[in-house]
Amino acid sequence: MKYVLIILLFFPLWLNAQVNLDGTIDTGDKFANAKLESNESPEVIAKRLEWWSEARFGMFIHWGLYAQDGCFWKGKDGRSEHMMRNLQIPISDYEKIADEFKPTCFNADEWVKVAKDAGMKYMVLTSKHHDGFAMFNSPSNNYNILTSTPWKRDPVKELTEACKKQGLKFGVYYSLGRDWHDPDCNSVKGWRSNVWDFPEEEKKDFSKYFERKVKPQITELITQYHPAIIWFDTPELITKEESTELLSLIHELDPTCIVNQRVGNKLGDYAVREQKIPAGGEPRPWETCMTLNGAWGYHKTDNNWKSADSLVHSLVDIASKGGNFLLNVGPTGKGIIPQTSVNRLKEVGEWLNVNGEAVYGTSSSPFGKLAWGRCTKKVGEDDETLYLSVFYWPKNGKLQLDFPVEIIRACLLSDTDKELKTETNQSGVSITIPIQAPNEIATVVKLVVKPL
Ligand code: JFZ
Repeated sequence: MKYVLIILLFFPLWLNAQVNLDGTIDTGDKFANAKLESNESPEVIAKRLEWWSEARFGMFIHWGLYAQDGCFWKGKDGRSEHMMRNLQIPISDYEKIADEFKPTCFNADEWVKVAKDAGMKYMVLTSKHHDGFAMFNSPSNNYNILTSTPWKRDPVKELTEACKKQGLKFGVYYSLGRDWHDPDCNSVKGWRSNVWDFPEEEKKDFSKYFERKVKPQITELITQYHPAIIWFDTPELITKEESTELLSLIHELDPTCIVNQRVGNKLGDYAVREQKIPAGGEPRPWETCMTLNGAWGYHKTDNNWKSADSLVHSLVDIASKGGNFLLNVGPTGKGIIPQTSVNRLKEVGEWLNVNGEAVYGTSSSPFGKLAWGRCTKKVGEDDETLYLSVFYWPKNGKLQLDFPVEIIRACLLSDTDKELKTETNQSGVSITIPIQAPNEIATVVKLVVKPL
């Protein structure tokens, strides 16, 4: 009986290949929680991250062949952008998806506009996911969108240009240690590599794949498009020497290019947290990436959308801990961002239109946990500004702050002309606020205070 229970308990975890048996998510990065150890000074990194740290909010886009039929293949549910591996689809069959990939509705300007209207300041597109298919012009490798599809267009180029036009930064995601199209890309015990086409795991040589595919493609990405970020994923078996070499290659071509921690071996400019927000922030610059529903790539039966409420709360929570929020959309095989995603993002954008000041260019909260919401901060010449994003509106018309602050001026971001009454009391300050919450999602009280 006990064993049956144990098997039942772990069965769902085993089903989801991304989850380890102990319940943690398998990141392919054994150093995911280690402190980053760059050989550059924090000042040099902070300089490179300057625009990024102000930006706070970006759009992640997972788009690739798996989107063609919404993560289904021959009527079978491939469950996610990992469809090729989940269904053990042979390369020769998977390549056939490319033969039909023709996203006739793709419009780079529209995608960028969706991001811009959501209040996002940057965009990161999957230039190559684990399936190994390049969504850009890759002269070094034929398995790419220009050579292998009837569409023959370059979304990385088109999005780069659209972002430039509309004033967003553009970055690329690159799956580093997982490539199911390359015969030499191996993984620990073959757990994460293509062993259905290439079963002889012990004969694989990561360095060959690294030389043949990774280095040329990263060089192409930088020289052709000058991405502002290279967002590596799943470092897996990459050695410290290789991670270091890759970083030098990038910085020789473009010293301003930001690289995330998944370049591997504790290197990179900032830490990445996936699907969750760390309770107390991170010692290094960091970013949480998150899906809008349950999958990164477009999944046609997944309707488990997060609410605008929860998205705004996540964004503000992250900002209050000094991090960035990279929120994902998964466009369809036709090249359309699902309407529900667009609607949700629009709601977030409307909130930011009024309250963006509480997010962009702010730094983390000087206070611990706050029962009613979150706080962000800006430091001025001779004063400081606190933005109190109130998620749970008090019913008595008073917002009680249990910390001592000397308030110069208090108002709502939605009504900056009207000053709010404040009153110092024993435990801190009480601010008189409207009885009704002006905004259901979150209302921001702005406090200009004497330096804390
Ligand atoms: C990876 C990919 O496998 C996935 O398809 C997606 O691209 C995502 C952004 O990254 O999956 C991961 C990577 C890291 C974690 C979890 C899933 N993590 O750090 O928890």
